[in-house]
Amino acid sequence: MVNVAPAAPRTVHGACPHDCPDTCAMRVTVEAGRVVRVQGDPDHPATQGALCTKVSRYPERTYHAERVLRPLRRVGPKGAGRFEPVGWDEALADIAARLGAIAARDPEAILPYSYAGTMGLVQGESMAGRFFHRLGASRLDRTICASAGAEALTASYGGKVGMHVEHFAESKLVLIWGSNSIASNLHFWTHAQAAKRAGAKLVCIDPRRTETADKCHQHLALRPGTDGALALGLMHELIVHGRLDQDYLDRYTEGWPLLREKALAWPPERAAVVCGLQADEVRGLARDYADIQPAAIRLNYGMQRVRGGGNAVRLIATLPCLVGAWRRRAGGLLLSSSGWFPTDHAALQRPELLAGRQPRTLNMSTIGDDLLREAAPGFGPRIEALVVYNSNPVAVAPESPKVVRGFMREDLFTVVLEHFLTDTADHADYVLPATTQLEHLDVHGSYGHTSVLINEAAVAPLGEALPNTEIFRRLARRMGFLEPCFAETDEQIARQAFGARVDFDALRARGWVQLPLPEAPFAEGGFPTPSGRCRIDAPGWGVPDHLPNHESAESRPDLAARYPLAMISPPARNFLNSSFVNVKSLRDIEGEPLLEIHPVDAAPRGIRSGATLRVFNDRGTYVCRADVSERARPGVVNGLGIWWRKLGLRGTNVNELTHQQLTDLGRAPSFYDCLVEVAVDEAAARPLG
Ligand SMILES: Nc1nc2c(c(=O)[nH]1)N[C@H]1C(S)=C(S)[C@@H](COP(=O)(O)OP(=O)(O)OC[C@H]3O[C@@H](n4cnc5c(=O)[nH]c(N)nc54)[C@H](O)[C@@H]3O)O[C@H]1N2
Ligand SMILES: Nc1nc2c(c(=O)[nH]1)N[C@H]1C(S)=C(S)[C@@H](COP(=O)(O)OP(=O)(O)OC[C@H]3O[C@@H](n4cnc5c(=O)[nH]c(N)nc54)[C@H](O)[C@@H]3O)O[C@H]1N2
Ligand code: SF4
Ligand SMILES: [Mo]
Repeated sequence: MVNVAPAAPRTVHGACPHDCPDTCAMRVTVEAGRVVRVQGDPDHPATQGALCTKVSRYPERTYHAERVLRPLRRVGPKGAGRFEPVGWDEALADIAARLGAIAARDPEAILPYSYAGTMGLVQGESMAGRFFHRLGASRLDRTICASAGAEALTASYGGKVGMHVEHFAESKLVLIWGSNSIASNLHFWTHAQAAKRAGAKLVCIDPRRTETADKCHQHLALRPGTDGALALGLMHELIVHGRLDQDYLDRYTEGWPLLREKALAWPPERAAVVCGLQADEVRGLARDYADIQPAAIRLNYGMQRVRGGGNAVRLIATLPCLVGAWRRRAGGLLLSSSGWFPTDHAALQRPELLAGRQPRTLNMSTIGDDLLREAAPGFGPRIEALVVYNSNPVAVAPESPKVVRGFMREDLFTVVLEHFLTDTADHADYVLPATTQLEHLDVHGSYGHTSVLINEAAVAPLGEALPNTEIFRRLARRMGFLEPCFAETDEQIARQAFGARVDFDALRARGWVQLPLPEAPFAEGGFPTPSGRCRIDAPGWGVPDHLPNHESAESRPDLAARYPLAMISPPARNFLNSSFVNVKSLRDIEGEPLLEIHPVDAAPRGIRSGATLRVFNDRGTYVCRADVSERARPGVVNGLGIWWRKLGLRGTNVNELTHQQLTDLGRAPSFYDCLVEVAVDEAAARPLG
């Protein structure tokens, strides 16, 4: 640390904390104890000096007038969002007493609920994990986003590994599959554009005509949940036209003959009917994929939020093996790179504090049902206390009518660690003020690139805010947890995250450290499976297949008769999940909660752009504005996410409509597998515009 005059600007190394594959390296400028600017680190290979619009506004979020800066205790009825300030000592004493009393009866009645509000390894599951392990609380299955794809990659490749993002710049064919890269993976898009300038063909595979689709050479607007059928159709063509790299298949994969049999039953005509495409589109894509090398696939999590999402990822993950695309560094596939990082989760979370106990595991994606369940054999005790951090489940979890009912339970004790009074915090008994990324230390891996980043605390915590770690440290002390790991500082924890495998001092000096990895990781096999081969037929998983959606005309004709439109709810460009919805400058760009609907679906329902709509099914009703647009394909409506309910229309958001049925692999929610009907809301008298 260099001492400088207090008023002189200084720059510290930061990392974007958000759940985004790009994990940007930031330079944070501090003047007179206040952050005045955040910028992308120009030296970091993935960031290349640029942050997205949202995070360029990070100081606006940190210094927001509505930041929670003191502990708050509920005074009004549950869910009313009425609180009084209370001192830290009093809040922690009461919380420790309440949790202690429940734990004395059964610690499994306490559930932590957290996700990736920050992706930091220190402010994520380190001290929090230790606390809940020591307590013996129920464990949380963190499935809400990526676990179908993650399990699929593990089945096929042995881990969450793939191409290096920068090599897409050298690809000649880039399939952007289930990804609105311009909105949610901007730094990949930079490489895709470089490839395009060098003559590459870009193909977007997405039910929605996104801004990314607009800029690709070709857009295949398939029906949601039919990606597996498309992959099988492509395989059929590669087989019958003799375009397989048989040498790669023989040496570096196992189980192909079984999938080959299956794929032969999927001529392009069959795939096209299922996908809602033309047979020639399937044939043309297969031809391109065989002819144009190196060919690279940027798969993203958007395509696995359906019943068959895991199987679809496994089918697509097989394609680069079929044509030997892995032989070159600019060929292959990237869904996640997080498996490349040598993260020491056990050091961070200390599972040994369970001391032989095996608490139950509850799935975060079924929190709606689980909060409403009574004690039962096979389930265990009723949930009596929830401790929420790094997540906003009342807005983001599926089937929110049930989630809200659960959070409204008078007999549920809820503590929420937050920056703001979110929809979830409104339902708390205590809200504890947490620091933002500018106020605490952290270290980060990434799921879109391959360098480790550090985030130094740029300024002291605002008001009485504390880092998550410090809140759990103090709570542990109150509960009488005396193990030395509860006294560790954030820096000690940060040093353990990657152990000796990352030079912490080098990380501090530069802000990031590139992992040493092979350029073309699977050019000669070397998949992290026991055999080193890609498992097309994986023990315990079998051979992948196309599975129709939970809610589709095929699987539920009864439902499709009443609710004929499929709805997807992908991210809005200027929000990050439900984060930033309360930052006015960004909310103003998004305008209002919108449903995109194709003119052929809008006309018979008398819907014009700007009309207030009721979007409904048996689970609930979402009120939003119509955007009649060819961004939606016929038969599919796009409800852009994820608004705070209280900032939406009539206190609703799109998760009023989604359900809690899980994916084939990974026990994940199937947000984009949802049937609805849409009508103009007659109650709303508002001029069209
Ligand atoms: N601006 C912004 N960036 C974000 C986020 C955000 O909310 N806003 N969220 C972050 C998070 S949490 C994640 S997990 C990542 C990745 O999150 P993803 O969910 O992958 O995000 P996108 O790439 O924006 O959207 C996925 C795309 O998949 C499309 N899609 C929906 N259903 C299907 C389908 O069945 N098949 C196919 N082929 N496509 C389908 C949608 O229309 C959308 O364009 O993005 C992160 N980045
Ligand atoms: N319908 C529909 N629903 C979806 C999705 C969809 O596409 N459609 N996407 C799903 C996906 S991919 C995901 S990942 C989930 C995301 O859901 P969440 O993980 O809940 O993500 P956010 O909505 O961004 O909420 C994160 C919260 O953490 C808080 N936070 C941030 N940093 C810190 C910190 O350091 N300490 C504490 N205590 N709090 C902090 C933020 O203020 C914010 O309120 O939503 C899912 N829900
Ligand atoms: S949200 Fe993504 S693109 Fe934006 S700054 Fe963070 S990591 Fe970079
Ligand atoms: Mo996510």
